[in-house]
Amino acid sequence: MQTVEHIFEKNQTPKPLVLAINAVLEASKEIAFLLQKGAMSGILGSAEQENVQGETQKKLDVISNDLLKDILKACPVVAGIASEEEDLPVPANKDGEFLVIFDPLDGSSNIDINVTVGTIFSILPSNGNDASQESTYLQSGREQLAAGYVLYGPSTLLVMTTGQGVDVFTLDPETQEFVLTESQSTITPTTQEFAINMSNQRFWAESIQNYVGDLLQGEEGKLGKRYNMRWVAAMVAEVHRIINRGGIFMYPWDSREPAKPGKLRLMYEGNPMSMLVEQAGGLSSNGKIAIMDVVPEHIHQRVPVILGSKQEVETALKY
Ligand code: AFP
Repeated sequence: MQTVEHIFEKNQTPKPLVLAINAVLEASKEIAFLLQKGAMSGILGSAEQENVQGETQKKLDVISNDLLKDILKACPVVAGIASEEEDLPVPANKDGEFLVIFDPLDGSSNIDINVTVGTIFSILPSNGNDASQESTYLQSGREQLAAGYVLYGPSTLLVMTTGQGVDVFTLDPETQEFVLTESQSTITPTTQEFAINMSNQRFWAESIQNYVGDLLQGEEGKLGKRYNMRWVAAMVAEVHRIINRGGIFMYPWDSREPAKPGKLRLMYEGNPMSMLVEQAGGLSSNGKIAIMDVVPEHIHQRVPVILGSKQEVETALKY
């Protein structure tokens, strides 16, 4: 049995980086515990606050954000944090080396119906810059030192990369340790599964309309095979399915809010998921360039996302 600590040792992950990741994992175990208690812990429902994106925050969004924030601020290697639920970056320790970026609870609309949610994280170097300044965080995804998610489903899983492939760990409920359950995951290059919110179809650009139209044509269309569709409404679960059995996930630009390039956030969702997908042999694009090559202009910037099985994403990009 190998725990996440054994893998850090095997990969010679630098000790300070291990401390930063472990701080995220410590918070995630508490979040997993609260989710398991469900309604009994009084966490369901809305906290009657809006986050910076104008969405109503669920109680557990707020609690998860605060848990992560407190634990990370107390971790001496962390210089600062940026959260999907915080308007501004939060400075932590002056001598810290890392910036920890996170979506505390992705897919939070699933909480009330007891469906999968997850914590997504990304770690960047602080390069000695002022962690109270947004500009310090505006680094492309290629600068990430580690990325991953903790998936709270029937079991609690950690899927993580430090740039040496993607490993999957399962939280042992008895020992509270993350145990390696799949080493070096790879994404199958072809697939017959796609994920997109079809209810937005009429708002998509023509290219996406055409591509999805061809997916729906199945074996009679020009792609020549039948596709199935899945939509969990939590990117963390969609990416996990893709890492397990392949697939293509899309959240493209649409005309509902034309000024915003899509719904998903570059730094909290796009970059960490892209690092995992690329490390597992898949592709991730905003439709023009690799998501990890996008240079952020704002911490809450949005990005169109097309990611997953390499050949399927390549086909989509031809459109
Ligand atoms: P929430 O965390 O607000 O539930 O949003 C989840 C998410 O950002 C992403 O995880 C999903 O893929 C996507 O939004 C679902 O969006 P739809 O509302 O279009 O289903």
